[in-house]
Amino acid sequence: MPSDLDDVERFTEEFLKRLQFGQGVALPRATKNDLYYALARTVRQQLMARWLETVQRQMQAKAKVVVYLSAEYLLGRQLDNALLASGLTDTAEAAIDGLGLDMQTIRDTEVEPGLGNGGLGRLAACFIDSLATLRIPAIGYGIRYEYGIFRQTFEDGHQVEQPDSWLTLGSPWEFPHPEMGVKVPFAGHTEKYLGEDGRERTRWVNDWEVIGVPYNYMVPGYRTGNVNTLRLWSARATQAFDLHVFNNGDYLQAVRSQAFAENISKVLYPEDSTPQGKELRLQQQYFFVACSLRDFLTNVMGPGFDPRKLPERVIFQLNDTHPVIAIPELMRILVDEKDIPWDEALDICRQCFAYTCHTLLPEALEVWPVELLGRLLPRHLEIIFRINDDFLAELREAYPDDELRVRSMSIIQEHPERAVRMAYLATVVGAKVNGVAELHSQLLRDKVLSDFSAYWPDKFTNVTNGITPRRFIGLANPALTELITDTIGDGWLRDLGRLVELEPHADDPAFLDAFAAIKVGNRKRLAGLLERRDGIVLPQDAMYDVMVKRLHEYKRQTLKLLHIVTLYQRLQENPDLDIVPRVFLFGAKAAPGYWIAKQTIALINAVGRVIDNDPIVAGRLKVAFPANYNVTLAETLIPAADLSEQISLAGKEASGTGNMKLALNGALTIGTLDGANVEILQAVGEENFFLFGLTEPQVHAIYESGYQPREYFQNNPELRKALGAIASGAFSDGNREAFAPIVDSLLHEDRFLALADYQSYIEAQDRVDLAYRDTRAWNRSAVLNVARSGFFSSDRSIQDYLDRIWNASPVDAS
Ligand code: H2P
Repeated sequence: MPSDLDDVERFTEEFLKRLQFGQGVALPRATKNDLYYALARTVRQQLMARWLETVQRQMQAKAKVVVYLSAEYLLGRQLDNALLASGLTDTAEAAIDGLGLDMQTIRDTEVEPGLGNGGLGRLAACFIDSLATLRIPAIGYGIRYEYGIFRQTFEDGHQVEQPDSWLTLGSPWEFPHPEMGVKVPFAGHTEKYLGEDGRERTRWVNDWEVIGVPYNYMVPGYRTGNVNTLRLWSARATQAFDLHVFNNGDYLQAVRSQAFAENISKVLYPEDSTPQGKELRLQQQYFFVACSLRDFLTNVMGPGFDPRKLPERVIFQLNDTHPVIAIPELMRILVDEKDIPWDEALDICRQCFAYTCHTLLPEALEVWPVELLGRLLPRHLEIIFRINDDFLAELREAYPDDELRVRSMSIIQEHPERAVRMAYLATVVGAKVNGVAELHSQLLRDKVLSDFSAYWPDKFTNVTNGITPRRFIGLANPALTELITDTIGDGWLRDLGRLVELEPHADDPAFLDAFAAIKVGNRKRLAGLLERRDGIVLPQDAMYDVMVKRLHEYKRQTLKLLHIVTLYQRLQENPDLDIVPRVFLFGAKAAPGYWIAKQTIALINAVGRVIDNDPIVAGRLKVAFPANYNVTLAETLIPAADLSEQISLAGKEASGTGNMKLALNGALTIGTLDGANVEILQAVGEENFFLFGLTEPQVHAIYESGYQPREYFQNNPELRKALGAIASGAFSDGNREAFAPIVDSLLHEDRFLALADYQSYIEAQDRVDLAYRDTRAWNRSAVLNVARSGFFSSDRSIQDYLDRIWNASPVDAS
C-alpha cells in the first residue's frame, strides 16, 4: 500500500505536527501520553483516507455485508497493529529513534481495550482483522464497555479484582458520533390496533429508553488498503428522561436515572459459564443489538432501502447466544414497523441470520426466564412465542407420534422455570449453525442439538477457529517473522499456508540453530518483562511449560498442578534425580463469582511459593504466575513457550485458540483429543505432539458407568501422595482447611475426570522430559509445528465462513 508517510523525514514532521496541534505541547514538554497520542494520530491519519474510501466503495458496490454481532471484542493494543497494517513500522521506529525517543516506552503507554473474557472475544477480534484483510465488506458491532475485563492482582496469592479503567487517558483510536445516537426502548406493554388496511397490528408502548452512541474504530486490513469498521455502542440517558425528572425538582433522582441508563455499557460481564439471571446483561444484549440493527438498516443500507432485499445484502453472524435477541428484534421491525406479513418476515429472517456456538457445557447455554424477558421486552417475548408455535406445529406434522421429541425441541423450556432457550431460537431461525472445531461441530450435531440436526441436517456445519497471524506472529514474534521471511520470502503473513515451505529447512542445521537462538531470545525477552513488571525472576536454561487460558475446571489447571506437585515430590524423595529444569508459566483469570476457580489460583500460587523457597529444587522447578494475563502479555509470553498445555477433558473445550497461537510460535503441544487439538495433531503429526488422555467416547463411557474418582486415587501411589500433600497442608503452612474444598471436589466428584487422566498425563510428561533432552530433534519438531500451522490462520476460517455460510465476496479498495 503506497504511503505518503513512508519517508522518515515526512513522518517525523507529521508526528511533530500532531504533537503540537493535536496535543498542544512541544517535544521537550511532552509526556509519554502526548507522544503516544501523537504517534497514534500520525498513523491513524494514514488509515483514515483508506477507511472513508473503503466504506464508500462498499456502499457503491451494493455488495453483501457481513455483520458480525458480538458482545465481546478482545482487541489488544492498537498502535503496533495499525503500524503493521499500513507498513509503517520501520519508518515510525526510525522517526521516533531519530528524535531521541524510546519506541517501547511509547508502546507501553497504550492500555489495551479488554472488552472480552477470553477466547470468544479474541476470536471476534481475529475475525474482523481477517475480514478486512480479505477485503470483505463487513462491520463488527458490539459494546463499548467503560470497564472491560477486570485487572487481576494477587494478594497473598489470592486473586483480587480491580476495575479496568482503560479509558482514563482517553483513546486515540475511537471516533464518537453523538449526533448519530439511536434510541433503545425498554419495558412497557404491547397494544393491538387496526391498521389503515383493516389488518390487526401490534405496537410496543415502552416505559423507558436509553440512547446508544456509536463509537467507530478502524479495522485495517493487512497491507490491502482496506479499512473496515468496528462500531461499539455506549449508553447515554435520554434528554427527555432526565429533564422530566429534573423539572419536577428531584435533582438526585435525575442523576440517578442517568446513572441507571448509563450502567448498561458500564462493565463487561465476567464469564462464569453459568447463565446469569442478570437483568442488566439482557439489557446489554438488547441494547447493542437494537442499536446495531437500526444503524445497519438506516445508515448502512441507506434511505429508501427495501427490507425485502435484506437476504441479498446482509448476513448477521451471531457470535454465540449473546446477540440472539436480534432475531425477534428484526422480526419486530419487519412486521410492526415495515408492515411485512409475518410469514414473509420470518422467511427473510431465516436467510439473514447464522449462529456460531462456542460451548459444549450445557450450563453455558443461555436461557432467559420468560418473566424477565416479558418484563423487559414484552413484544419480543410475544414474537418468540409465535415463532415457537409455528415451529412446534411444523414439528407435530413431521413427528405426529412423537410428542416428547416435539416438546424437547421447544424454544421455551418449562422446567425448572419457564425460560427461553436462546440457542434453540438461533437454531430454529438461523440459516446455519456452526461449531468451532471438527469435533465440537460433530458433538453439537450428535449431542447438544441432535434433534435439530436430525430435522435439518444441512443446517449444521463446521468452521474451525483461527488466529490472525499478523498479531500472533507478525507482532508477537518479530525475530521468527524475520527468519521466516528471510527463508521463504515475503507475503506469508497474508497466506499462512505458505509456511509449509519451511518444512525442508527442518533438517537444515543452520536453520535449526537460528530457530533455537530465537527461542532463547524470546525467553530472555519474557524474563526481562516479568522481572520489570512483576519482580519475577525466571531461570533461562529451562523448558518453558505454558498454560494460559481462562481458569475453569474443565480446562483442568488442577491437573497441571498435580503434575507439578508430583515432580516436586519426586525431587524431594530423590534430590539427584535427573530431570529437565522447567519453568511452569500460568496465565489465567477466574470469574469473580467462580469460587473454586479462585481457590485454584490461590493453590497454584501457594505451590509456587513453597517450590521457590525449597533449595532442593532451586534452578530445576519454578512456578511463575504473572497477574493479569491479557493480550499484551500473551504477545510476549507465547513466543517464549516450549511446551503448550492443552489438557481439557475430551469433549469439553469447543476449540481453543491458544493452542494454535502456541503451535504457530513453535511450542510443542501436550494435549488431549479435544477441540482443535485434534486438528493440530493431524496437521503437525503424532510424532510432533504429546497425546494423552481419555477420548470423548471413553469419557462418556466412564460417566455412564458411574465414575469413582476415589478408585483412581487409591490405586495410584504418586497421585495419592500429591493430593495427600495438598490435603495435609504442605502448601498452606500446615493448614488442612485451606485447600480442602479442591481436594474434596476432586475426590468426591471430579466432574472433569482429572484423576482418571492423571496417570496418562504424567506418562506423557515423562515423554516430554525425555524428548526435550534431544535438542536437535525437539527443535525439528518445533519447526514442523510452525510449518504446519498455516491452516490455523483466521483468514482460512473466514474463507470457510464465506464458502459455507455467508456467500459474500470481496470488494476492492481501489
Ligand atoms: C470459548 C471456548 C473455546 C473457543 C472460543 C472461541 C468460549 O472460549 O471455550 O473453546 O476456542 O470460545 O470459539 P474461552 O473458553 O477461551 O473463553
